[in-house]
Amino acid sequence: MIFRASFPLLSALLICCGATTGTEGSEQEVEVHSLDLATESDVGNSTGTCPQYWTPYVTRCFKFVSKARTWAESERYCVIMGGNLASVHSTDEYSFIQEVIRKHTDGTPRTWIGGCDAAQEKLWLWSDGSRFDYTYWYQGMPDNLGGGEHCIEMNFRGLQHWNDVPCKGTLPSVCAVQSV
Ligand SMILES: [Ca+2]
Ligand SMILES: [Ca+2]
Repeated sequence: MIFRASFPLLSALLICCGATTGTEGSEQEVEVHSLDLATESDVGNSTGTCPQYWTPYVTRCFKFVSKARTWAESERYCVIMGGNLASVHSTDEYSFIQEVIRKHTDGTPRTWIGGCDAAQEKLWLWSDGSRFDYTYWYQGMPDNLGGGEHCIEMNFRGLQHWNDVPCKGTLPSVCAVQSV
């Protein structure tokens, strides 16, 4: 099986979000085994099949990545896995993503998702190219504090809303790929 790579989108993203193409480290940590297809999935309402260790939801598969990286490094990791940082399009979908994180961490850590407004302030885009048609901002956010907050972290404060933060911070992340 081949998951649709999003190289054109990544190119747009790199322009859009000013993602660095740093040379740090290798990608040896890529979990090749996760690209093996699972035959069955036990969570969510999947209409397709997901790679092993990914969790299905409707037409996509989600995976929590515990290693803390910058937003751009996290996006690159997701792209290598055949997807992008997760975009979010409904409250149900957001709740599902929170549950994926909870299952892996037993908590609600601040986590990167795929939104950024680095190309143009207040013009938010998802790195997977989908419409930015849903938000769950914390009260008063996005505030672009200090003029340099262009990436979205989820699970901000007690209500687990979204906050705009500097993209160079390091957080765990959630990747999404299309199911097959
Ligand atoms: Ca901003
Ligand atoms: Ca903020």
